[in-house]
Amino acid sequence: MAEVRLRVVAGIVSAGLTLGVAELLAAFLGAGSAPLDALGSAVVDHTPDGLREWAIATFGTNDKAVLYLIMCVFALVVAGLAGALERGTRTAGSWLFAGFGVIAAGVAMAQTGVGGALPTVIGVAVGIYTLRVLTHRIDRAAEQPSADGQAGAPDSATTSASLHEISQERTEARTEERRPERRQVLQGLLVAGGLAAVTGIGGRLLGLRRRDVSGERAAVRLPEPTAPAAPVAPGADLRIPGLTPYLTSNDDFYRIDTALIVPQVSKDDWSLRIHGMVDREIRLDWADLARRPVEERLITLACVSNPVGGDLIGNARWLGYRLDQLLAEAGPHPDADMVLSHSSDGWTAGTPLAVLTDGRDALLAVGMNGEPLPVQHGYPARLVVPGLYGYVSATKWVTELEVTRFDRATAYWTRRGWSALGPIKTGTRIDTPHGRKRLAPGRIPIAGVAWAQHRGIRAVEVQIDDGPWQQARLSDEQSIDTWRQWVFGWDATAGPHTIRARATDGTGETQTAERRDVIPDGATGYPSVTVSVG
Ligand SMILES: Nc1nc2c(c(=O)[nH]1)N[C@H]1C(S)=C(S)[C@@H](COP(=O)(O)O)O[C@H]1N2
Ligand SMILES: [Mo]
Repeated sequence: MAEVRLRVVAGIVSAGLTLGVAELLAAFLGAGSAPLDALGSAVVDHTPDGLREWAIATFGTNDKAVLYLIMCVFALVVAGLAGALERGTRTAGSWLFAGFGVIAAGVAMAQTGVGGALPTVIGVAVGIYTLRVLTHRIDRAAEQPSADGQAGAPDSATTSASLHEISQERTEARTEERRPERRQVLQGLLVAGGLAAVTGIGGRLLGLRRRDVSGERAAVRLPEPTAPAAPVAPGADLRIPGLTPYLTSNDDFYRIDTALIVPQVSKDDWSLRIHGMVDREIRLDWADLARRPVEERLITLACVSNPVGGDLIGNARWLGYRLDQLLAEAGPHPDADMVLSHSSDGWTAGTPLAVLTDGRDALLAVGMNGEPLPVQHGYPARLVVPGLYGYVSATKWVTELEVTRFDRATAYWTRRGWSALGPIKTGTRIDTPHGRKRLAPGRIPIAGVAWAQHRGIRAVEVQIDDGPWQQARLSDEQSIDTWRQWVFGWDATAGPHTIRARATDGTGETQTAERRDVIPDGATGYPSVTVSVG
């Protein structure tokens, strides 16, 4: 029994060393080449939509940590099994290691090129070697006859002074015989385990340090906008307690992406290539951008996965370069209708070319609320397009704009069942009151935000229970590309009440009451809150 346990531990420490050595090498070769990262991204890319939705809904932004945890538990089980199966003459465990290596190396190679397989291949080789050595030691220790209850106490010989001399000699001889093998097993496990921890933790930290661009980002000086944003009118922010502020700070801005580890792209390595169906392929680097006119614009960004009443929406001041100008320099062909933007980590978004060139403020953004883009929001450069959900437009860590056609290219989420086109649907949210607290009767402000980017908000109405729809007061309109706040003064009477709201966009169309889920092109339906008064 104890022997099986040792074998399981041997499998686990060997696997640990495999991953540790691979982490250490990946620190030098690049993030995506570590087998856990490569497999993790592959899992993210191939998770069925329903499961992914559930994971995001259940774990929120911890979904990635949970994925790592699940992978680690799975790895522990497989590694323990490999250890239990391995014998000097039987190499089933080694084959399990090799099988893992082939899969992980293949995935890493597919994601990061041939060199990406190296950490896994070397790691697995070290792991198999370790497993063989440890198994050999356990085999040898197991071959020794048992030491009659003295097994776990190698020092017992010295404490058995009262025993008959001969018996003592015998015991001593047996434990002496047994001790070196057993000690070798424990030493081997300890050394391999220690090395696994040192290489794994050290490699991970080293990798993060080597790639981390937050220091570089802090030193970036953004250009002064040649076309500054209009200052925010005092009336754009109603400043009502509990109401979302008009501008969202970088820290409060929602984050959505498929990146398991936030891509670290240095501005010095960064470039944007515009290619595909164009007259002239162009490539811009960070220094090229500095010579160009740069605009600052307020734009509200929203996620298609935002449920009714959800908070995957934010409004920021973006500094960036007009995409219509950049595209015009490349000269898109007349039969092109899509720009497939690629990020450094292989994610893609498909944006209608017509939207990018119709005069709206679609930007290659480098600044957010007066700072360089936060790393998790796309440093050094991303796209921001007013009026489209993020999944079809807002590519972070953007490196390529490929001019193409919708019938030739399919973007990341479209391949997974989401709509190819993603215009933002008119929506509104009730921020205050919320249902958690009992309200006192009397005058209560009902307030929230409403959005219909690039169409603007014309009206918001509020309904109490089954009463008539009543006009809310809107905040001043800053631009049709940002959300608007609204407030309605309610004379609350005692009892339970349901409050609903609905918005009408700048074209005069009121949002639909029909409740639909976020898949495939955004949720619909009126938001509602239930409160108790009195
Ligand atoms: N590289 C990359 N860019 C991306 C994504 C992604 O997964 N990878 N997600 C998009 C989605 S779905 C949204 S809603 C926005 C969110 O941007 P934010 O995280 O800055 O709020 O980024 C978009 N850009
Ligand atoms: Mo999104």
